[in-house]
Amino acid sequence: MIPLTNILDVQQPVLMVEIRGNENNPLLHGTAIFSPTPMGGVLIQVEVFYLPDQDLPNHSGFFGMHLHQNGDCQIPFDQTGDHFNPKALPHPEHAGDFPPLLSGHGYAWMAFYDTRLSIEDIMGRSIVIHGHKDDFSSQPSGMSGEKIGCGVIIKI
Ligand SMILES: [Cu+2]
Ligand SMILES: [Zn+2]
Repeated sequence: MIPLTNILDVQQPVLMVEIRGNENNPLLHGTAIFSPTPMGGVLIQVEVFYLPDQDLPNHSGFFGMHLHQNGDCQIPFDQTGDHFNPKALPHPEHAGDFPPLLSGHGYAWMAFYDTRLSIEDIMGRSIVIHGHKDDFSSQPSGMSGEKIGCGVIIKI
């Protein structure tokens, strides 16, 4: 059994991403940072501004978010490839399947611990935010809609 460690004693982040919006969401922007931990895996902290949920009827406030295979965020974010999935599993068991963002007033902040990934796995790949919630069942990618934000993961 791996000894558990106080995750708030986490090491400094070693990777980061700057997320920007697509043409329909020019104000959307955000950052994420990625830290190794003594227990393995990655601690991921995400902050995003100007998500487009305000005033949209029937919007849950959840936004699907994934690690996509390719580190290419050319507008309209159609070069990002599939969810990172080195073990060829179904959605939402892809290593690149993240918890969804929850927006309040268009702002989202989240931290989570992910042992599906390593720092080496994620370097150079892309984080994509989608316009709707991920249903965590539809194949191949959870029906979360338009890619509204994207960023490529780089070393700090
Ligand atoms: Cu995605
Ligand atoms: Zn997936």
